[in-house]
Amino acid sequence: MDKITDFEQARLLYIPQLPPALQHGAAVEERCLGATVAAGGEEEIAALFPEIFGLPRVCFDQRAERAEGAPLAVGVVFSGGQAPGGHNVVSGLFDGIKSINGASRLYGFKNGPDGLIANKYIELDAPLVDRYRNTGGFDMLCSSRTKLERQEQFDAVFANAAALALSAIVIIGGDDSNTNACLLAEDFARRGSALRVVGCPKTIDGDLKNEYIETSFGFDTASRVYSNLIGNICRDALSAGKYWHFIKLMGRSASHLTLECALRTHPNVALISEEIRAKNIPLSQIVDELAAVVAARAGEGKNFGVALVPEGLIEFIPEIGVLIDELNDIFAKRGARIDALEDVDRESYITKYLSAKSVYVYQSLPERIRFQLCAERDPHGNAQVSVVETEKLLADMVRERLRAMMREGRYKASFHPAFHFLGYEGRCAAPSNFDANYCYALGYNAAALIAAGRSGYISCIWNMEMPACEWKCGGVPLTAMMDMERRKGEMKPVIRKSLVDLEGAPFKYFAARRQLWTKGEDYLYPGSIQYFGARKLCDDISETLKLEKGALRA
Ligand code: FBP
Repeated sequence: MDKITDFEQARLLYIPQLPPALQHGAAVEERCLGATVAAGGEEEIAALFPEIFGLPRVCFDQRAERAEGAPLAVGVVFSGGQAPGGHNVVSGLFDGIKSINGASRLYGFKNGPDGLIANKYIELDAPLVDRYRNTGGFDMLCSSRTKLERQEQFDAVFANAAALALSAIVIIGGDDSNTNACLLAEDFARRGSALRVVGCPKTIDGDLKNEYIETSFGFDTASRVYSNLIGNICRDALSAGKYWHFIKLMGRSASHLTLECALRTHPNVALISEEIRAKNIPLSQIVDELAAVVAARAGEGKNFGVALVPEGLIEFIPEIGVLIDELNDIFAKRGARIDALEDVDRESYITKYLSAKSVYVYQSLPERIRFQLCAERDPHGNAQVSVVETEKLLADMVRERLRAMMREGRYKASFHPAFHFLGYEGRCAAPSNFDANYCYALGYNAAALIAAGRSGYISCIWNMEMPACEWKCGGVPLTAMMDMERRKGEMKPVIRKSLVDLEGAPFKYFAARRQLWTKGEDYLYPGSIQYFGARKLCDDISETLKLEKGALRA
């Protein structure tokens, strides 16, 4: 980082705002808001987490005067995929623990949970932290997706934390990573240790949210980056009049990013995976409906359009979802054997263990997609949907359908699809003001939770439809968000992902307008993220949050 751009230089000077409760430092007054239960599978969760289950939600208020506490030694780690604002969580945490005692120390574990296990860390001092304020990316420490689940991993983390005399570990991650945080907190509590674990809700996917978490950090910035690009593509489609753009958008499971981008740009089509699953719409029907839209627009002389395809869609198409579940189980039980096979032998081996219906579905897919569905699983045993070219599968099938319609005299034009995958472009962008403020507050608030002696909690900021200076903060036990789910063929405790709610205001707003967007060119051009200038441009919140909080009527 020897040379930095004028933009970065100016951005380093941005001072994030803190909720009032934290404005006199991270030593705060704590209020308990009542005991919690689990999101589902309560008996199992209570039995698996006897030490930390059922703790109360807590909310913080400002102390009348600044208070000093004992110095803290805290370890921090990024876990999972990158999300804009991670560095601000670290700077907020750094400032928070220093506000409690200037002798507090912060250690950053390198390369995600791997660094926690292998004891790879650096001490984060003021000059280092200052260089990363308000920057995107996780490059200060880097990240990984390693799952903490084996006792020897917990033993290693505990030994490393003890060697550094840590008071707490802060895990910045999504649903799986915060599940790790919960397991770790339970393990430390069982040892009778005072070592605390606090999580911070990260993911561009926007699916780590629930009645306690209003949004995950990174969603706002990533959706703004994608919406800017989608707006540009809409304008190109309109200008050239000859391409159908199929844009796949990140979001491993949930379609929150696709929905938010649709609300910001008004594309001709936006598929929402959750709706497809709820209505049990098979692949053939999705293709029929897409082909009908292409043909109807072509009938009006419009051989162009823009369709948004959520990355997770493939798993939500009913028959393919069943196939993927079966494949995940096969990989969980026989992964080592499959890895040892030559490519040519893999298919016949795998299909031996699929149900008859799934064999049929599998064999009906193009070879490229079959190969992608059988690619290596992620560390949590899931198929890697980001490598599956769903947008190309759909366009290929639409082309076939249009050819059939042409033979029947129902379609006369030509269909030229163009493809885009928007994902990595947005994950490390410089955080919007919203994410810069949110992340800084999350980190600072994590320091308050640690100082309050809370373990197995996630840092929470509330009231986010209001300006940052009116936000509220506190913490919620991670067990309150947990449920039992099937992973690698076994039932495991996990934080429940939040999918798009078809009864929620954002989806209803979209559903009430999409017909108009299909036929016309109602495109919106949100432009790039604004960091400097009018508050209306710089401090706006996501459409999803506005609608969910009633700040915009559906
Ligand atoms: P997290 O849930 O860890 O935040 O990651 C989300 C995500 O960006 C998904 O949208 C995407 O499917 C996945 O990561 C890609 O993972 P990878 O970085 O391993 O390619």
